[in-house]
Amino acid sequence: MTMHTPSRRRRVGVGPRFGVALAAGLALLATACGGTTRSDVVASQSAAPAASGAASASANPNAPLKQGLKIAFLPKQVNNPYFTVSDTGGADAGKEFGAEVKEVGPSDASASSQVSYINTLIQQKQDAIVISANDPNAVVPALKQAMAAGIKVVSYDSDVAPEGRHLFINQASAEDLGRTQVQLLAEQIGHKGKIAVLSATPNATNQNTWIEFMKDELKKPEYKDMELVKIAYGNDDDQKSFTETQGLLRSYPDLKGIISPTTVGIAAAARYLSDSPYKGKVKLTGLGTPNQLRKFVKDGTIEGFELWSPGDLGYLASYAAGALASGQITGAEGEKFKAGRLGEYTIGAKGEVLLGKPTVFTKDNIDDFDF
Ligand code: RAM
Repeated sequence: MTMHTPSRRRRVGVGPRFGVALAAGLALLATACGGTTRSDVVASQSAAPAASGAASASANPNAPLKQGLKIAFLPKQVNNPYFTVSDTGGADAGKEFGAEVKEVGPSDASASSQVSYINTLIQQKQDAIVISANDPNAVVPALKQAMAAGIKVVSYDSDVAPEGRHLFINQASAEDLGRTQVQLLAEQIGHKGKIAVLSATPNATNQNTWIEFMKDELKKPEYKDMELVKIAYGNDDDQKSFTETQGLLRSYPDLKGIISPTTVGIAAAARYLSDSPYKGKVKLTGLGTPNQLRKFVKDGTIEGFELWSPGDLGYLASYAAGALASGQITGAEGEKFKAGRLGEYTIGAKGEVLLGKPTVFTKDNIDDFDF
């Protein structure tokens, strides 16, 4: 299996997916836990202000990274190029420090399917689970069982309630991401007109947190002539996202812009718009991968959008999992660990580690990126 870490000016193969273990046939309980409503979401992408699952054991910063650690990535869904890139980054890191990294997960972005996978990973005695959660709370009981069994839990991309994990690897400041997406769209539509959001699943921790900041940004006087008319959910499903975009334009023919803070949503919305009379008239921005959106930037459907490096996110999450499982860190604020070529990171409040700043992609720079 070939794995590459996407980076600037480097051809990146989103090569054959590695170790996608389908749990089909495993008759495990898919816990139908109550979901989390949008209003439950708080600013830091953490679902509750509780202490993180950090163990009370003390850290040994000089402990070497253990060899042969078993680290399992459990993304929101596996058939999503964004997660293929991030989890490939995780596998690249694993190769560097001698860990066995695999990716497992559902093809739909649902929390109940993730619970089944967590249960299987507990049985397999993985050393660490790295999860992007479809719901901040529904997966927590299973993750608590994993932690009780000695498994280290790292959330990345989309957080879980802090008591369900040791660390959260956040891609960028949630506040920045929320506000800048509104700023990007406002510039494109001249600060005027009806706008909509095309999100992922209704319970996704990351999207809901960003949307709260979008709403807050829209309260500022410079947006007084902009109106958020609808938040639609494409469930990180390509076809549903496409249909939801169509529905938005049908319900609001005078819509001026759409923000889609999901790589699946923005790609589907771009496909719909590019082939419609709205192309270039209804502006579209949000979070997407350059490789999925390049042609829509070139054909004038999209002016600008943003994203962090998903490969770096997975790479950092892998090193964090390795450091936890080796006893270098416990997840407490102020502890430091090294993440290979990315350098040293310090754990912040509520067990959060920040990757860095996102990049804005436009026709002027999109060809410099390949992921
Ligand atoms: C989708 C997922 C993921 C999000 C990106 C931007 O791939 O919803 O969680 O971070 O979009």
